[in-house]
Amino acid sequence: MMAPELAAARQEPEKSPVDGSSVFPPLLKVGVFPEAVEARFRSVFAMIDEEALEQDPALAALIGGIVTRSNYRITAELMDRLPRLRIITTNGVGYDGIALEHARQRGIAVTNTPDVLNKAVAELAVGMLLALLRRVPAADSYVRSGAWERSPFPLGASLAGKKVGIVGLGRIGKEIVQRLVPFEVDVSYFGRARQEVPWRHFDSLPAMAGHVDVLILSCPGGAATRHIVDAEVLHALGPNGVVVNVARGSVINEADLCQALASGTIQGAALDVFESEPLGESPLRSLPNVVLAPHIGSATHETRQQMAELAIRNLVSFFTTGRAITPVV
Ligand code: 8YV
Repeated sequence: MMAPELAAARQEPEKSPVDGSSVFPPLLKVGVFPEAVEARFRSVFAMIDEEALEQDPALAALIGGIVTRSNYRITAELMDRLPRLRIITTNGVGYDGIALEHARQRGIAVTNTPDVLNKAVAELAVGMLLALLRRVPAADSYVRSGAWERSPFPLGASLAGKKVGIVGLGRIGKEIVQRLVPFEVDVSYFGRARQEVPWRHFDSLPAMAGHVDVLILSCPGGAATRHIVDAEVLHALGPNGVVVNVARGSVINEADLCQALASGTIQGAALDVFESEPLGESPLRSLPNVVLAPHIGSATHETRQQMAELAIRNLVSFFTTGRAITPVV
């Protein structure tokens, strides 16, 4: 039995809010979205979810676009099941989960949502760094458990005066630096190219790790950055060094990281992203010198709404003019 909204998708696709004439094809939804975001998409497009597609494979012939998030994979096989697929829109800046080359070959457009999430991700990076250095989650538990009545909480580390190295001084990296400068830190960055910025440039990651106390990862994921933070880099960072990762789990060799954290090779880590998400059984879950978050860099009401609006504008523009607003392909 077809769900009522899917029956509607077959019979009466949405009209363009731009000129009221062009008809949008239904979209396949891959991933879980906040309720308000999903409702907003459904106010413009007929949406089909993966479960419905499994139950009624004939729906594949209707789907003209995919809406997804950075945490989900859009494979070549999925694209090839959808003969009318013309666009993949991800609600996120990263698109390392999308088989981009295949999309390119098939002439399928791919769009992302750059910029609108920069501030939220930068806020989380700074917040997690401070939480790690001042051990805020442990301090919270200390007060709640009554341990404070027995002895004072152990001292933390200051951020002021520290050397901070940014891996990937792109849009998000720059927002992080802008927020860190008032904390009176000394900034360096690692990246392919030297930029017109007043910060010290390193073209070797182990060399920068050897120079800094704090390594912040804000680079794209994908093959080019896979495991660039490994045992060598962690060793160079040293026993007073900490890592903050708001980029992709794939950037760090997680086995090397666990080893470095457990042995005291580095002091600590603040991680919003992991090699496999959601994080299952992992030594990270019981290490005392980590602060962990469930991939929430862009997870604010304001930011997720702005991401959804940009994703919708991309789809509407593409279906009505043939041009997307923020295409990556
Ligand atoms: C989220 C992200 O994971 O933008 C990215 O690349 O990783 C995040 O914003 C998510 O995809 C939001 O929907």
